[in-house]
Amino acid sequence: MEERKFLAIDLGAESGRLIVGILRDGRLAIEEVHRFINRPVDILGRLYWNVTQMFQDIKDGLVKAFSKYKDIESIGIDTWGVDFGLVTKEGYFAGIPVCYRDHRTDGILEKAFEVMPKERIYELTGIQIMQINTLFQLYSMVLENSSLFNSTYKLLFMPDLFNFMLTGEIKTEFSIATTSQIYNPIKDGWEEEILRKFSIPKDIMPEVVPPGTVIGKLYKGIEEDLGVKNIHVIAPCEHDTGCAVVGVPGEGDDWAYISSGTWSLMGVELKSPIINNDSLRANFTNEGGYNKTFRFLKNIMGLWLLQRVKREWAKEGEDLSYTEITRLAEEEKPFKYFINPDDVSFLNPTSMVKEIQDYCKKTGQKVPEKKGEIVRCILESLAFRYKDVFTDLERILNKKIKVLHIVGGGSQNQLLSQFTADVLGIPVITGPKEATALGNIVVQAITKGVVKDIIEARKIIRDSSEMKVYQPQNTEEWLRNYEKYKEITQGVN
Ligand code: LFR
Repeated sequence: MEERKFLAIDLGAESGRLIVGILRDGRLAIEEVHRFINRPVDILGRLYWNVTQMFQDIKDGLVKAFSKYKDIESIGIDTWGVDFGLVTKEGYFAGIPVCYRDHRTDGILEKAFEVMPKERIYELTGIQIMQINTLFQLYSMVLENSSLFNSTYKLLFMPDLFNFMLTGEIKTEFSIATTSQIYNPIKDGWEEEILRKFSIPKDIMPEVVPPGTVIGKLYKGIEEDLGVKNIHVIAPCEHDTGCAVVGVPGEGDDWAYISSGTWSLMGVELKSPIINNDSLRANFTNEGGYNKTFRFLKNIMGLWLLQRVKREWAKEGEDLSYTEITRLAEEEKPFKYFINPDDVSFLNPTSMVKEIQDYCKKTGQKVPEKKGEIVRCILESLAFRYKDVFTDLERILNKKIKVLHIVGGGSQNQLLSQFTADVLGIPVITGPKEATALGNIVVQAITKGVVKDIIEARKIIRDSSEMKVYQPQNTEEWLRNYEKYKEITQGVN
């Protein structure tokens, strides 16, 4: 079989990458051709995404990719969810996109529930209520009477914004649209009651296309620079988690996944959404996926806590690697400190170390001081939080999950993977760490008719990836300590 090549642009909240996928004889090889740092920039206390720099980096990456592989057939972009930019009729940006960790949505939920009860918002959208969601970001702008809406022609989610810069086309895609909490998955369209009640102008919402749609051709100026012609820009799942779940090498239907990175997204893939009192109480989301599937999952704060303490220590002059940080944790005694990683105070504190220490203090625990103690506290608490969510998941689905796949960069953290197997009492299979890029590439390959369907795609991914199995150990001891974790974390947010 001849080789076919596709390019994934995967933009994360920490870094962006351009990855070439080479498909040949039922195997998919990937090669990272460009990587760049992506950090929100604080301007006068507001946190912005540096989108023009990101686009420059994308263009630099395209030059690298196409000078090495002239026969790349298509390009697909995925990014994190919820954030957006606004564009004018003339194609200018109206303002700079703001980061979901900006404090403009602090305290917004109470105000929003006065406009529409939480239960109704959930019933209409099936999306986990989080202050970061597009709906609440937009409502914070409505409340400040933002003049930006006056000049807005369309709202574009982050991947749409880059697709616009690459092609000039204005469209959005199902998986990313659903992260907004403005999309009704049952009616399969923008939710007008929400738009009306929250005074969000309806006509700014763009047309929604399914994953696997050709958005357009690469803008001619870019093609000329690259010396190529007729390159399609395809919408994969534009939401990174959507791609990551396509990239889970699961078989059969009794598996769950964690897409592990800045966030830990734990859930299952379903044919239709689950929206009921139980899923509302457990605050589970139903994000749109490939082939009209739904990711029934919960956002868990994830390795963000570790990323932040690591960065803090680096600023203080100790630039430790994740391997070093994790080794420090291994040297500490187990089960000494417990936090709820999903406490809202951890969303974007000034100092994560101090926030963790304060949490321990206010819950009557001793205070972790050593680096290893802090890291052990984070990793154990994440594993316990996984147990909370896993229990809810099995209850709501009314079935036993036999195996958990962990994919994404976080699947490389062996200590956390072992803790997860231990506390859940089931085998954990880790890998591929590049699930998002792989998912992005296979959706392009299906769109181009090179791969038949998602079942074949997952087989290709299974056959091409390194995976590792963790068997549960010491589950009883973990469960004893889970009781302690529950007692301490109960009632705190
Ligand atoms: C992961 C992710 C999550 C989303 C969060 C914020 O990168 O896309 O799915 O909830 O980022 O957008």
